[in-house]
Amino acid sequence: MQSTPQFFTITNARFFCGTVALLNSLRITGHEGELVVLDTGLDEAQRQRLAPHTTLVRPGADRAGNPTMFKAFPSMLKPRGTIVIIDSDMLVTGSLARMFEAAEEGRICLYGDPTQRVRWFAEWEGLFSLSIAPRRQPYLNAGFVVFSTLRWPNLLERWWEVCWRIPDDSTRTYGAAYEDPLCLGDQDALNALLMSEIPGGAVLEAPQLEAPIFEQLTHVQVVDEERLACTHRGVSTVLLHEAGTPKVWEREACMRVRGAYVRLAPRALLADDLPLRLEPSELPPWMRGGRGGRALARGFSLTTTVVLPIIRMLPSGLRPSSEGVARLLAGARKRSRRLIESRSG
Ligand SMILES: [Mn+2]
Repeated sequence: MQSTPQFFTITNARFFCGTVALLNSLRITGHEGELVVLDTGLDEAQRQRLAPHTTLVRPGADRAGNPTMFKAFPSMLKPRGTIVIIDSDMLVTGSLARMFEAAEEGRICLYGDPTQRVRWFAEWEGLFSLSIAPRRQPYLNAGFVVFSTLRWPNLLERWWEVCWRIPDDSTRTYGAAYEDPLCLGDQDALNALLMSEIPGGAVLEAPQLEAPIFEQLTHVQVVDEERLACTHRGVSTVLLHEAGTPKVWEREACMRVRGAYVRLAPRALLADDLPLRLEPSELPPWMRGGRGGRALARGFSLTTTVVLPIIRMLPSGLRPSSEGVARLLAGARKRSRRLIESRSG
């Protein structure tokens, strides 16, 4: 008999808002499993707000520091049954039942990333001390991984162990180049294992359209905001992945505002029926909903998806300087804040 799948995510003070949205989205979509949160740097107030709704754990003192090393942290907790390792920049928008079934049958379920299909390094064999040379197969995103520890009792431990072979300064967090075979940290480590010691047939690459990421988010239609239901190019979404930096809940992200994550944020963060609600003042104006917030989100989205690409296409002589564009956006931001304040006040 399978127990309720457990969810595991990693956060810090910067990711608090995303973590709350993730938690609420799980509950809205009917996923009742425990959410275990690895706290790599929340502040005390954030910890107190998450504590009643999640299980907070801290990394061991020797393993603090580099956030790109922690995805396999459930290894420390020895969970039994189906687990979901999920990024705190994701919203779950549909049922994971299909994944859970596949996991119970022994599959390891992940999504691909359309921007990164072919990452592979022969050097992984030596760098990670793999017992088998890596095969060439699609590189997958480690932001969402579902499998059963009953079927794969050593995978977490092996992934965790392999991550600690990565020197900090080989990761992107510490400025390593994309060509460095270890720069994506725990994601490179997992892919190296999935391409070698784990038999190819065990990996289930789920249909990527269900999990839109980056620009794909602009092609997502919200079908039912209340339930977070969306479609992406005709396919019902399972999750939305707000990858990249800065995150749309950060004030400096105005040039990244676009798509369905922003549209659904008021539902997932501010609504009355949520387990953990934020105050509108904790969010940037484009995520506060209401007429003003929505108008602002649409305005910035238009800038991000239409105006900026056009500016980038202009011949360099006609292109305004980046400071010019930044000034323009700062002005728009000031005007829109005044608009919102005048409406809400
Ligand atoms: Mn992510």
